Amino acid sequence: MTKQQTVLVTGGAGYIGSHTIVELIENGYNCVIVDNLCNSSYESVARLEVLCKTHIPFYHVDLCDREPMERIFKENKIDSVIHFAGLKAVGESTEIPLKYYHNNILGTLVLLEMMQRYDVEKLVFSSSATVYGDATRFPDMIPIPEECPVGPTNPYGQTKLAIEKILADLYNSEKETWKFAILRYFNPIGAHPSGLIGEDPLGIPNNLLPYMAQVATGRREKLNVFGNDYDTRDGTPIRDYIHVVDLAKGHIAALKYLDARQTGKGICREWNLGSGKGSTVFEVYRAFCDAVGEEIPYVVTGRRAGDVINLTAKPDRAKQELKWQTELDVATACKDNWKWATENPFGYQLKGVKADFSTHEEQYDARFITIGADSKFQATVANLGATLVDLKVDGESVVLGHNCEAGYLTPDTCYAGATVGRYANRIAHGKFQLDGEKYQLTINNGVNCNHGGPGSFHAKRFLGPLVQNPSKGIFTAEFMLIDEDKETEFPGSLEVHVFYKLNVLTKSLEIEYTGKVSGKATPINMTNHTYFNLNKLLGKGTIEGTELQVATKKSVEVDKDTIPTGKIIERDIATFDEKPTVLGEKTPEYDYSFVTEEHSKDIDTRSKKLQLVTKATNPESKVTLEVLTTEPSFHVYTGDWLCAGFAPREGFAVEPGRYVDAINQPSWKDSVILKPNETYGSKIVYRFS
Ligand code: UPG
Repeated sequence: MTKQQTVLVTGGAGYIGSHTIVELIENGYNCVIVDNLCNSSYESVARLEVLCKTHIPFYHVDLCDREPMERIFKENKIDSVIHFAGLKAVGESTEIPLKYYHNNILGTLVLLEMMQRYDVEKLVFSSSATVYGDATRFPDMIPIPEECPVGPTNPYGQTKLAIEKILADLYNSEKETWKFAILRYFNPIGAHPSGLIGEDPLGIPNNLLPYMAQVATGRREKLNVFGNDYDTRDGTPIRDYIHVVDLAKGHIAALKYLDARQTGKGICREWNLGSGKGSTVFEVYRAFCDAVGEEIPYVVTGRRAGDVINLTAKPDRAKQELKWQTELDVATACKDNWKWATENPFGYQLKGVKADFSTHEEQYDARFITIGADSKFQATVANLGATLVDLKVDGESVVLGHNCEAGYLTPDTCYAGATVGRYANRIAHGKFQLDGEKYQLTINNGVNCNHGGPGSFHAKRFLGPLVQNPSKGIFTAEFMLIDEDKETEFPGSLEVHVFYKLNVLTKSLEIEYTGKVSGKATPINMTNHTYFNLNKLLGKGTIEGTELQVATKKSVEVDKDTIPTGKIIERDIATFDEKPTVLGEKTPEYDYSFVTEEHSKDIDTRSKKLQLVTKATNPESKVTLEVLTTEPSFHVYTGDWLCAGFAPREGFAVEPGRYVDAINQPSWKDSVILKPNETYGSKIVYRFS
């Protein structure tokens, strides 16, 4: 491919769409998704961002809505379209046929009109083997070739066939222009081997694999095998099951086939996507039991209306022309499906997780996500800055935050709750030298560069998050950011992950940072900049009365420009064995770094023991905060210059991290230089009682 092509993926949040996005991105295509989310969830897109390490523009639009559809074509230079969007339940289509015809056909018409208007000529269409109807009505049509006469037996199948005909008519009207690939899928099963995306049927699943998975996870009692009196090797019907990853790859093959066609040489052609190998219900059942490692209860019931005895593909055309064939077998699909089902027993719908927009408009990558929602300990995090927006203990907020993104984007930021990076705290005069090169960062704090400079991590929308509920009372949200070489003035392309782990039972929030750099080495020091106010539930906008104790009095001495002098001194602050320091209305003022370990050189501290570094209590509210970390230093700030919507001393911050200005301090330098092939890592825990 000469230039990166952009593919509009309709229905890209759905089962087959999401798996195809992974393959598209792996093959160097840019993707834009349009989806009305009527049978899917944006969660799949957030997960795709983490899985594919890239931002995926998303439009929450119904294909039938002309105006917003036109906007998508205006705002993006689209080269081709893969069209998945559509209603797809066979049974339901017989009950509400008008809805199926309206949605599937009108949606396609609008899409094609836009393609015509914006000179987009290539489309891959998601059709189905259902267009053949019962191929066993002919004596010699199994396996089914593309030449098999069509004859769908339900409204869903009729809509697929109608769209195929629309495409053929359009092609016939302008044969030099249009390039259409019609893909007739057999039975897609399985999930991405990462376990991050898969099929998420809402309600009771119709299809065999999702149903079996719900029986195996205990959500349903037993599998109903719809008839064992068919004339097959074990009496159950035969289908051509195809791993969804193979199916997704079939789309790339089709797209490349269309891409390779010369200008002026249009095409409209059908290809079966199947393995050519049929499996009975009992064979799939056996493979799934093997993947699960136990026998799944089942009962044989009567035949299901509309089921046919055998639907097996003749996939030769795709093999010869698209150079595509299946590589994964039913056993692999069952194994991957089981991984998806066990790691996501409720699919993308997690109890205790809520997502809201953090802007005035529906911007799906601008979100506030609450984990542990409506429990005694909940956290709200934002894509912007992977920020900790709110933390509620027994229903009461104990941190400072804004209720929309705009609050965080004022010029005079105070980094409330933000992820601070690449380099937290000061770099003297914004200068450093690394591997023989000199760097000058923008000065944004007196004579220094503070917290990575303006427009740094706190002001960037992170990818994801990937939200999970691995066990009772535990919720995780993982954000990712790719900070390219020099994007924020630092060298090397840096990939960072911010991993929040909320434990409702112990009322603790762990934040783990990891980073990897490529190209060049970089200075790195990340932290979280939450301002705590343990008095909020008393209606107080001040930290006055808060009692503070820390792990050590040892602190970095700084000059008038807050640059370390190289000396470690003792400051007047209570340690754990002393009577707490009480924060007053105006004093004492702290904006100092303390050191628990003076000579750490570790770039990854995560394997160290978590050490308690600060304890804060409000005797009136009786809320106690403990800050623990694996980091060698922590900065205590009493918020005396708080701004950006907050008043001085409305909150205090405890920021664990590496030493101040370590990059310019010979004895500390090693602890902040991340080289390619190394991993940066650190941990912070906020624990409440
Ligand atoms: N089956 C059971 N019990 C269940 C579900 C299914 O015995 O709870 C059997 C069913 O009778 C059939 C086989 O499993 O023999 C597969 O059924 P299912 O997974 O529902 O797939 P199909 O009925 O073959 O339909 C799928 C898609 C449809 C598509 C078609 C193409 O749902 O949209 O057109 O595959 O082959």
